Amino acid sequence: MKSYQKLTTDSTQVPEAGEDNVDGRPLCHQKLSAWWLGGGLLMVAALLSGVTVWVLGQIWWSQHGTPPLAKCVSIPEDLRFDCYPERNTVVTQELCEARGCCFVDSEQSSGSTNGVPWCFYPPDFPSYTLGSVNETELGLVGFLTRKAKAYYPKDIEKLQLSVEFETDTRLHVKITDATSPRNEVPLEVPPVTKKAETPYIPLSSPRRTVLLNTTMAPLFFADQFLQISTLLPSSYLYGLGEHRSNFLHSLEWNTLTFWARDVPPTESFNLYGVHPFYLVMEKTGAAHGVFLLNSNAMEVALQPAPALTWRTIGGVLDFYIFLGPDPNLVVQQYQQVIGFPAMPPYWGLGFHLCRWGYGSSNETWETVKAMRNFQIPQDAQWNDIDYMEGYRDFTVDSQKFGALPQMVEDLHKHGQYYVMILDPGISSTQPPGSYWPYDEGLKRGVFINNTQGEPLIGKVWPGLTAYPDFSNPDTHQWWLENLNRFHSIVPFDGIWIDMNEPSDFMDGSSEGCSQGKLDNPPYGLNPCSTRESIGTSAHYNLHNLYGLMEAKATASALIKLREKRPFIISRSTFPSQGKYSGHWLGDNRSSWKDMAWSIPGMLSFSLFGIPLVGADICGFSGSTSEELCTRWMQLGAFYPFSRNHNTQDEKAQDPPAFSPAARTTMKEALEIRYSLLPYLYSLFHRAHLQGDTVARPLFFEFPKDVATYSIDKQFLWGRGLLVTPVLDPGVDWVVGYFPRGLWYDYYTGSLVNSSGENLKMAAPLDHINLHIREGTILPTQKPGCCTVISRGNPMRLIAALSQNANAWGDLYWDDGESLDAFAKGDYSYLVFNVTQNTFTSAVLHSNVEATHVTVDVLTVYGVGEEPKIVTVNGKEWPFSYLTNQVLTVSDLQLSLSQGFSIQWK
Ligand code: MIG
Repeated sequence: MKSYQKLTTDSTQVPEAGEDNVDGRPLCHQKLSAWWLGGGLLMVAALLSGVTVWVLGQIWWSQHGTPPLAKCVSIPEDLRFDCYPERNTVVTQELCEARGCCFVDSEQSSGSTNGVPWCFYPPDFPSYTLGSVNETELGLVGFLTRKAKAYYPKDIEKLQLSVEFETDTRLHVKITDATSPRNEVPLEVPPVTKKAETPYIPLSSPRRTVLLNTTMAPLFFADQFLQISTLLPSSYLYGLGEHRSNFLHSLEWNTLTFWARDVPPTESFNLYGVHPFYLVMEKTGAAHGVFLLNSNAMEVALQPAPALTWRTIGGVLDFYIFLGPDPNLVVQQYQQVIGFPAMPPYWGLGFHLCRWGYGSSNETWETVKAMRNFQIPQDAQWNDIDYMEGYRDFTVDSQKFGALPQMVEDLHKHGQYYVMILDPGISSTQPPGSYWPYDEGLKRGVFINNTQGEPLIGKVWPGLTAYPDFSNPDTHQWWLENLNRFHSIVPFDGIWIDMNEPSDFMDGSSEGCSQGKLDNPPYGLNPCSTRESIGTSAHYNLHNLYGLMEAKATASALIKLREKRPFIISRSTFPSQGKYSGHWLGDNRSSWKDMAWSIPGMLSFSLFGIPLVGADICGFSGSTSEELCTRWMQLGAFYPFSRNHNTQDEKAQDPPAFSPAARTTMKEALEIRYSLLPYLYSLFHRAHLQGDTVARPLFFEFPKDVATYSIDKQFLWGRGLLVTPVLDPGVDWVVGYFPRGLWYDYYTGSLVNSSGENLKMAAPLDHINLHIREGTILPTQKPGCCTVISRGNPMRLIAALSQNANAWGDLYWDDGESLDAFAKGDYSYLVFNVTQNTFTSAVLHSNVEATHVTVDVLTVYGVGEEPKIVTVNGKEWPFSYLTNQVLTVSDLQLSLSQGFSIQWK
C-alpha cells in the first residue's frame, strides 16, 4: 500500500547523520522536502546539524466499519489512541463500533486497569488527504480534504495547511478552515525577519530525531472538536500549565485540561491559567518545544508511547515548533513569539507582605511598623478585599480603613510601596447614582453581555456583579478612569488582580447556563466549562484570555497614572502575560507538601515566560507552624516574586508573629535575598531582553545530565546559584543533587567537588543551603530595610573560580523604575571577569546618573594558593586569605561606573 512520492523537485535529500554543511550550520531550510507517507496525516521530522526536513504523509482511509479484531489487538497498548475520550460516558462496544473504532477491553485482555483506552482508532481510520501543495517563500501551503464524514457535527471538509520555517529554529504549522474564518487568538506575533534570530549552536553529535509524528492517529477538525496526536521522542515532557504536578509530567495516561478556573491547586485539576506549551528533552541533551496558539477550552492527553494528543473545542490548530536545540533557546524562541516579559520595578523584587483579614488600616499599619521595628526587610505592604466597602472595587471602607491614605503616605515616606487587590466583578446592585463604576460602565456598555444582549450577571464577593469586557478598548478607558479616581484617594503603587478566570460563584450566571451550542458543546471538556462559562459567544473563545486582557488594561492604566514601570500580579494568565504581569500560584495550603509543590509551579512559569512568580509563603489556607513558616520563608526568599500571604481567620504568619529565633531566621533569609538583588535584577534584565529564565531548572544548565531531568526540589537562580531548601519537617539536614563540577558554599566559600552526585548537607533550622557554581561572579549589595536603601549600599563581588581559575558575571543597573530605561539607554552594564589571577570590571555601557554605587569588597572563592601580594588598579592593597581558599580584599571604595582590576600573585 505504501507509495512514497516526492512532492517538490527542488528539494534536498534527507541527509545521513553528520552530513553537515562545511560551517556546521543547517543547510538552507527553504529547500524543503515532502513525501507521502502511509498511515497518517502529518509528520514533521527535524534533523539539525544536517538538514531540517519536514515530511507530509497521506492518510489511507478505508470504509467506515468495524475493524477486524485481530488488527485491533495487534496494536500495542501504549499506542492505543482514545477514540472515545468523552467523560462521564461508559463506552460500550456498540458506541465504540458506531465510530468505526476498535473495542478491546484491556482489563480482560491484559489485566491492566491503568487507563489504556478500550475504544481506540484502528490504523486506517478515515481522516484527511493532502492535495495540491504550493511552495511559499518560507515553506508551503496545501489543502487537506476529508472524504468520509467524521462523527462530530459540522465536520469541516476542506482545510488549509501551511508549514513554514519562519526562522532557522522555528517552524510554524497552521491548519485552518479553507473556506471560512474561525476564531484566532489576537496575539501580536512579531513579523518574521528572514535573518536568523538566534545563534546556531552546533551540536557535538548530530541530531536525528523525529520531533513530531502525527501519523499514528487521525486528525479531526469539526466546528467544536479538533484533535491531533503525535508521538514524542522521549518521555521528558515539561510545561502544559496551569496544573499542579511534578515538573516532569507523568505520561501514564494522564489527561490535562486547559480552562481557566478558580479552584485551590489540586492535582489533575485545571487551574487559574492556560499555557498550551510544552518542552521536551530528547535524551541526547537536545530540546524542542511546541506551542498551540488556541484559546478555547482544550485538553492534552498523555500516554506512555510516549505520545500526546491535543483536543480543543474551537479555533484553529496553530502550532509553533521551536527547535532549540538547547532548552534555554527553546524558551527564548517561544518568547520571541509570545513576547518577552516586562522589566519589573526594582522594588517589586523586594519582600511583600499581605494577608486576607487585616481588620483595619491600623492593623495593617501596625504590621508594617512591627516589621520596621525588627528591621526585617520589606518593600511592599498589601491589602486584600478587606479594605473595600462591601467588597466593591474602587471603594474604601471608611470605618475600618479610614487611615488607609495616611498609611500609604507613611509607606512612601519610608521608601516603601502599597499594592491592593482588585477583582473584575463590578457590583450591580447599588442604587443608581451611588456607584460610579457600575453606572458609568452601563452607560458606556463595557460589560459582557448575555445572549439577550443584557449585561450578564454573576456573583462574586460583592454579591451580584457584572463583568467588564476587557476585549473592548472602551473598557480600558473606563478601567483607567476608575483607577485614576481611586488613585487620587489612595495613591497605590501596584495592583493585584484576583478572580480573573473570571470566577463566578454561580452556575454560568444568575440565569444558569444557556441552551446554546456554546454552553453545550458536543465534546463537553469538563463540567467546569459550562459551570463557569459566561454565556456569550465571545466568552467561549475569550474565557482563557480574560486574565491576560485585564492585565493588559491594568498595566496600561498604571503606566498612565504613575509614569513608571507597572507592578501587577495576576491569578489568571495566558501566553504573553509576562509582558504585563507576574503571577502567584494561588490558594495553596499551609502544608509541607504544598511548599514542595511551589517549586515545580514556579519552574513551569519560568517556561511560560512569566519569570515574576512565587507562591504564598507559609501557605494560604490552613494554619502554618513556626517550623514550616521558617522553612518556607527561607525558600520563599528565593521565589522571584516573594510574598507572604494568608487567608482570613487564620492566625498571623508575618515574621513578627513568631518567636525571636524564628523571626531572626526569617530576617536573615530576607537579608540574603536583599544582598542578592543586584544579581536577581540582572537576571530579570536578561529575561526581559531575550527570554532567559530567572528561577531555572537544573537541566537547563546541565542538559546532558539525565539525572537533572526530574529534579524539582532544587532550582537555580540564573546559571550560577543553586538553592537547596529543606522541604520536610523535623530534619536538620537535606539531600541535594550537585551536577558534576565545583560548587562553593555561598556563606563560607567551602568547596564541593561533585562527580554528579547526591550529597547530604547540614541544614539546621536557621540555614538554607546555597551554592555558587564554579565560574560565576555574583554582584551582591549590603542589605537594608528596603530596596531604596539597599540599592545605594556598597557592593561585594563574589567570584567563584572554575577548575581553570576563571569566572564571569555581569550587572545590569538602572534607576529601578523608569519606563523603557534599557531602550532609552538609561542604564549601566558591567561585565566582570577573572582570568590569570586578575579580576576585572569592564563598563560596557555607562549612565553615570544611575550609578553612585561603590564596590567595597571582593571575595574570591577557590584561590588555590595564598597570594603574596594583591594590587588594586596597580596599587598594593591589604588582603586576607583563609585556608579554605578564600581571598578577601576589603575597603575598596571603587566606583562602579569606572572599570577596575584587582590582581593577586
Ligand atoms: O474567593 O480576596 O486567591 O489570595 O486572599 C477568594 C480573597 C478570593 C482568592 C485569592 C486569595 C485572596 C482571596 N481571593
